[in-house]
Amino acid sequence: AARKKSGYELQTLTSWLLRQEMKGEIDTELTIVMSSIAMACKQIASLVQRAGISNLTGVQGAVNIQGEDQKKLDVVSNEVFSNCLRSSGRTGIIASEEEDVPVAVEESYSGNYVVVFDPLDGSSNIDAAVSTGSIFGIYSPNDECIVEDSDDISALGSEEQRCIVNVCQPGSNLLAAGYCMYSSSVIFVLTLGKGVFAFTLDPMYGEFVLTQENIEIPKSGKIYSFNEGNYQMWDENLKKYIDDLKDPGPSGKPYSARYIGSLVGDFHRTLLYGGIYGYPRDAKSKNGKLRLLYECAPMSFIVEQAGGKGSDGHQRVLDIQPTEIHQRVPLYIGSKDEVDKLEKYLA
Ligand code: P6P
Repeated sequence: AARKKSGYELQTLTSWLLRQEMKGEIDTELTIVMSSIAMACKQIASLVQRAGISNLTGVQGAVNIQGEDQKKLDVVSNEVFSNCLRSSGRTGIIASEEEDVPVAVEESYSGNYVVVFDPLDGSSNIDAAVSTGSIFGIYSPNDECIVEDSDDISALGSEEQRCIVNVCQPGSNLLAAGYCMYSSSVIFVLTLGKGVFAFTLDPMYGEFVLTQENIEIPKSGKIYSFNEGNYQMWDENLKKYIDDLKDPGPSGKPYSARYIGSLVGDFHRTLLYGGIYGYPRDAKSKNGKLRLLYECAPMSFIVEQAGGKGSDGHQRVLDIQPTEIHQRVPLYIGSKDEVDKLEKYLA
């Protein structure tokens, strides 16, 4: 007789991943990599929530390759992420915002996926307890990946070159991408290439519980998320775009501005409410601030899976072939109609 259901059909990330594996959507190795990433995010969530208590706020006293003051939690989060990926035994190469170059994982014994990640994005917000997040993308190894033969790559050893070649893949090659937002809730958002799913951490028993399936971003939305402090340094056509958003127009209602200075928080709100997030190029930084590999490409994969659009202002972010690990690109991401409209101004 059919088992009487209690109606309490709770799906955790673990049971959801196993179900995807049984359906043949992902293989066992990728399931294990995803589980190790979820484990890392749970540990980082705990560290972030107790930062002030365990004296983990403030700066580490070092500067990373980006030239940014490393926060204590940047360093710890990077170690947590790297250790979880190494111990999964299914990761071959990892590239982190906090590491100068990608590294081969010795412990890899099968699967050898390539994982790119920003272990704690928006960490400058930690001391004020504003949302932060971890962002990741997963590729298959790809030794044949073509990277323009730049001088600094050919000067490297063959192993380092292999690592860089494997990591510099266009976002269109991504197998999976996601982020974990550390906010009023801890929310793990993931796509395996067939829709976007959100899991909320239940602190009662430390599991991510499925809370949203097949998320679809609204086709349009009157919320724009830009740091207008840079307005004077933007191109004229971008200024015109922003000015026009403020015009109340026939509806009498202009767009609303929402910006918390943390990509994961600003993106998650855009994904659920609609609108557009932008980090443009400006006179000070000609390629903008955000990194293609572990910020813009994973977020663009997610937004496209939700029916939205990720652009550098002129082309699809997922079509951009990276030429260096920490390469920056301008990013405009969100509701399709909003990004289409922006691109017309920049054409
Ligand atoms: P700004 C955080 O440092 C970050 O990388 C993103 O998370 C965030 O969207 C952006 O930079 C904020 O930059 O220049 O507006 O402070």
